[in-house]
Order: sequence, then C-alpha cells, then structure tokens
Amino acid sequence: MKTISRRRFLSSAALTLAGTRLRASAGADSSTVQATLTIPPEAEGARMPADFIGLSYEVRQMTDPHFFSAANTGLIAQLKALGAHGVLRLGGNTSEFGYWKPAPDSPEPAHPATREVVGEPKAEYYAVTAEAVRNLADFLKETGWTCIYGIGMGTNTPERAAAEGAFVAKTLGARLQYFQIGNEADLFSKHLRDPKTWNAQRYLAEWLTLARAVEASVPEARFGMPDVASQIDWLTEIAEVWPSVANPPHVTTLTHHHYFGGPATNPEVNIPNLLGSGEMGKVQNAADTANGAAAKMGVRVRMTEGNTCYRGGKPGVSDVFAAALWAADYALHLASNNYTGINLHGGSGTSVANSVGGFLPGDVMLKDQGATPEEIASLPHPFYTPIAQFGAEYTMEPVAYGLKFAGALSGGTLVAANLTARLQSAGVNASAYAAKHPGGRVTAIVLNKDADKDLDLTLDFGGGRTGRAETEELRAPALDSREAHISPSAGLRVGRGTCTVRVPRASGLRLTIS
Ligand code: BDP
Repeated sequence: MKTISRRRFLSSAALTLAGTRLRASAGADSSTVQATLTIPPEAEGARMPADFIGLSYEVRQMTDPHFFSAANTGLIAQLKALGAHGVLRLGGNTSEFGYWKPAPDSPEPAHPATREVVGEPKAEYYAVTAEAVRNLADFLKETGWTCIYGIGMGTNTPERAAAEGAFVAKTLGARLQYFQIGNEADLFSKHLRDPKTWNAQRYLAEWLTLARAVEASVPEARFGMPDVASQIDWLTEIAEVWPSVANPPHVTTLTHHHYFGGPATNPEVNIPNLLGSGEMGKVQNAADTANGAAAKMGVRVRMTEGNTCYRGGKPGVSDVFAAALWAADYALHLASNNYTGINLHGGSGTSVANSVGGFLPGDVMLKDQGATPEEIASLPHPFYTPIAQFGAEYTMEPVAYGLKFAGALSGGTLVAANLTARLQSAGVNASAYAAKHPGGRVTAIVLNKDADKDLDLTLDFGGGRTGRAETEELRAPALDSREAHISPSAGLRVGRGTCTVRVPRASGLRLTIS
C-alpha cells in the first residue's frame, strides 16, 4: 500500500475534482449574476405534506432491537432535529432475507436457494422479532414519526407475511403509514428469480398473493408499491393492468428509488455532475412517468429510497456539503412534482454493507488511496448516511442538513411558477422554490449550486407586503467540506413587496415573510 500524507488524503478524498473550482469564497475571478424572481401571490402548485421528509433504513437494522427503541435517545434527538413529522421507511436489499420470528422459541423456517452475485446481498438470513417491532413502536412514539414497513418478498411466504403484517399493524397502530412488500423487485432477476421469465407481470402476480395474505389478517391494510430501483416503466405497466385486478388491495402510493449514480469507483460520480442540470433532468423524466401512472391509479408518488451514490456512497461526494445542496434541491424538485415525500437511505455501516454484498466499495477505494484505518473510521459509514454514528454519538451529516433546509416548505402549498427556470436562464446554476403556509406566511428557498457565480437576487412578492423577512443560510466553507450549517442571517427589509439579497456561490438561502 502506498503511503499518503494527511493533506494529500484529504484532497484526494475530494476525488476527481481537478479543474473545478469548489471554494465557496469569492476569488479574483469572481462573477455575479443578477436576477429577479416574482413570487406569485397565489400558491397554485403541489401541496407539500407536513411529513414530506423521511429516512430509509435496512430492515436488517432491526437485528439490534435496541437501535429503534425508546432507549436510543441520541438517534431520537437527531430525527426530531431533522423534522417534527417525518417518515421512517424500512426496506432495502436485506428485507428479502429477514424472516418473521413471532416468539423467542419459533423455529427458523427453511429458505429457498438463491444465487450469490457480487454487489447483491448474500443470503444471510436473520430474524425480525416481536421485540424489535414493539421497540420500533416506542421509538416512533418518541420521535413523532410514522413508518413505512417493509415486508420481504424475495424469500418470504404468504403465511409469514400475514403473521408479520398482523403483528406490525396491531403494534404500530396509527404510526404505520402503509406496508411495502419487496424491495427493488426489478433487480430480482440478478439473484432471486429466473432472469428468463421475471418481469413486471410476474412481480405483480407474486405481490398480489402476498398483499392478499396480509389483507386477510389486516383488513384495513394499505400498501405502497412497487419500490423499483430504476425501471420506472414498471409503474406504467402496473397502472395499465390495475383496472383488471379484481378486488385490488388498497394501494395508496406508487413508489420508486433514485440514486444519482454509483458505485464509488465510478469517476462520473463527482460533485460537478451531482450538482449539474443533467441530474434534475433525469429526476424530472422519472417524475413524469411515475405521475402518469399514479394519475391512472388515482394515487400519489413517493421516492422511498435513494441517495447520492449506490453501494454505500462515495467519500468526498456523498459525505460533503455538495450532498446537502443536492438533497435540498432534489427534495423540493420532487415536492414540486406532487410527490408525498422522500426517504434518503442510510443507517449503520454494517447493515448497508450487508445489503450490498458485505463491503462498501468506498472503503476499498480509500484504502487503495492509502488512507489509514483511523482516517477511514473518521468518515460516516455508509458514506451517504444522513445520520451517522461515531461510537455512542449520532451526528447529522451534510445530506441531512439539505433535507432539513428543504423541510421548511413542508405543510405549505408550492407556488406554481417555475422559479428555477428563470434563474437558469439568467446564467447561474441555481434553483428556487416558494410555498405559502396556512395563515399566509410565505417561505422561499434559493439554492445556489454554482461553484463560480454569486447571485444577486431581487425577490418580488407583490405590492402589499412591507416589513422584515427572516433569513437563514445553508452553508459550508466549500462544496467539498465535510460539514454543513444552517444559521440565521441578518434578515431583510421588504419595501413595497420587494427585497434584494445576495446568495453566494455554493450556498442556500431561506427567506420567510409573515
Ligand atoms: C439499494 C438497496 C439498498 C442498498 C443501496 C446501495 O435497496 O439495500 O443499501 O441500494 O446500493 O439498491 O447503497
């Protein structure tokens, strides 16, 4: 292994950023873009639910029944800091290898044979216990959050799904939003099903068998589906055949996942691409397809699992300030597209490593770059996790600050104007969103993702308003800093409905007028 100085390690951790200016401070070649945004007085866009913000964890995380429990006060505090109302989603690749264990002496069932494939979880079976579900209920009560509960599909049986569903519904009560059955079934052809025959129709047939079994024991059961990794056209196919399903189970939400790219070794997974316009273009295409299918079924869409870089994230991209700007923009982009919410994936390094075959490619990459075990341990694991654990301490990572910053629009109705398009046509890589809250308070969020350009912005709220606007910044020293801050700034005078403000490169601004 080659040796590497601390300094070089830190700069190489920023990865493949050569030629890109990442510093947030203005340099000699600084440039400023001027733009005006008119915020329409009526909010006629999508309603962003109060519980829009969410997190996603592996079901395997429940093998430690104390993790999601009332005793885990450190984690509870972080969830509450992230949002007063949020949604905890349990799923991930490991959900296919958990089995329901109703009593301490229940025997382990026989498991079907599966193929072992690099990058997919190994068939390491584990029990989901009644104790873990009871503790989860207490945990949710403490946080004020609700839950999307993942039941396995890959190696499960209708009988076990029904028994688990009944216990979960009874134990979580109103904290259960809905069940999800199966995780990323569009990838089952890799290791869990016959690639020659596996498709959306087969999936739907299997899903209906399991959902009907759950419904038989939980008549009021609600479901989100199909939780695809990337084949959004499965939503279209399902919506097309749905009218021919006799007595369909109560599906409230169509769901899909989204990772910007991956794995860590992919040079395309870098900060300029993460913050570039191509990413939100892809997000928009997926949203258009998903919303088309949802409209046919009379439901809404949720992005139930995703993050910056699959297979556990990329150090220097997933765990730095750029990920905060990405998360805020991505969340609000989905909200503008009428999504009910977003769940960014994370959890413990062990649970996520297990979900992707036993190790995180980002760790291997760091080792190859000569990082010491101490340096590697000082980074969050998985690298993309919104909430990281270091010893007994939980910390909110930059990506979580982005979610929190965006979460201020939750509960409001978004204005329909495409503010982002205006900023982009002014020549800056920035986006903007605004929402009106019940009672008349208006909040605007501007995300300047540009590495080079500051934004001098005039906001026009219409004639009537005068007074002061409260402002907060989302910032860090640089796009590749391992930190993020949300802090109040000086505030602004609003005269005859307008105010002007500077949004520096690589920063966010939140502005509220009551
Ligand atoms: C998703 C899986 C999840 C993984 C994640 C990843 O559902 O279990 O942890 O990707 O690759 O596809 O990081």
